[in-house]
Amino acid sequence: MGITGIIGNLLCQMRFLLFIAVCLTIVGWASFYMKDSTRYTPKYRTPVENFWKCPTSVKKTEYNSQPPLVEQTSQKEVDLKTCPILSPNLQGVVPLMFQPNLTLADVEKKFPMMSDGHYQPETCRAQQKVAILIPYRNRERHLLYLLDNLLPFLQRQQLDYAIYIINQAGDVTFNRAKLLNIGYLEALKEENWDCFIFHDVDLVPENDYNTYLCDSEPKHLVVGRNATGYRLRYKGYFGGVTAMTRKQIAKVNGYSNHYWGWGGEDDDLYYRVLLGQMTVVRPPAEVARYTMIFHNRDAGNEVNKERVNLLKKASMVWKKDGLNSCTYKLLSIEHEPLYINITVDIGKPHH
Ligand code: UDH
Ligand code: MN
Repeated sequence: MGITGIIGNLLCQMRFLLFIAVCLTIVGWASFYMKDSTRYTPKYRTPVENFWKCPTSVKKTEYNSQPPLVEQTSQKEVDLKTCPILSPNLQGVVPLMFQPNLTLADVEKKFPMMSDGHYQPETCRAQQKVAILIPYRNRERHLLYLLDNLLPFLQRQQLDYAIYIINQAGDVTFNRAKLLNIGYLEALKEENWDCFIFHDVDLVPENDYNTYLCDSEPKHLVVGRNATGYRLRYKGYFGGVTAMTRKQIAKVNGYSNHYWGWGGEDDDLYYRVLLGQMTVVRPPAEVARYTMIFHNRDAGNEVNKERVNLLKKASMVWKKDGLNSCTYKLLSIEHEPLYINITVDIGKPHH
């Protein structure tokens, strides 16, 4: 037997061992490959696995990648029917409450459904998005009384609303009109409001049929108040609480910025409405009724002696004095549960 014969004989004798060795190599390689590939299994699935697993897992990733609440709300909005103009929850005249020891915490506890100053009805999609703008300085108790009565009122009306307090910093002369211009400009930076309600802090609506929605023409909501025997103060009165759409306000260039102290700015806005080829509408007198919380004249809001002169110039200046010329220094914006508090330095009158 030659050397090749011996080797051939040996291999033949050990063929079983060789077979085992080859098998172990294959198993080792296969297990190494599988172990390595398991690292990628979350990314890769066979079509059969996808068939079972994809729908839930895809939904989950989409849900997680959504910005919180906003997208969910809009999905909800798509599903909901539009609210009727007259809510089924209206009660007409509801007795007002003025509890002397009421605190902000009490009011917050009563309205947990509000957050960041916003509210949306649960069961329907509101007709308009309404921003309520309140010119403000140092009227804490009035604000509490207003919130305590106005929030349930607005919720009975099924409104989609937010409350903005525009707080004048410092103690220079008050300027209601300029604060309302600032409220409009700042609120629109947050959301695309359809309708704005300019609202004195001390006027509380008595009848919830007085709807806080905008109309095809600027709307004046205060026909009467307790202090004036519930009669319109004068024919062109357009103060206290008014509702105008975003477009109606833009058309009149908002309020004049030049009315410092009490009076005239509301008449000026009325002139602008007429100059803009619009008219003023009002709800029926029995509905448009308010209780004004009694107060004395505030320090820093003395009667504006310039108001008659300013009114005479209204038709000449309205296009360049207003929203397009309103300058101010924003000091802070705080999102409280029941309202958005915008504090501004509005400067001072220059003569
Ligand atoms: N406002 C403040 N702080 C002020 C001044 C005015 O928040 O210091 C706001 C507030 O929203 C108020 C609105 O501006 O509701 C209008 O001001 P006002 O309530 O003083 O005006 P009104 O015509 O009264 O109601 C004028 C003084 C009446 C004195 C009557 C005394 N019997
Ligand atoms: Mn007042």
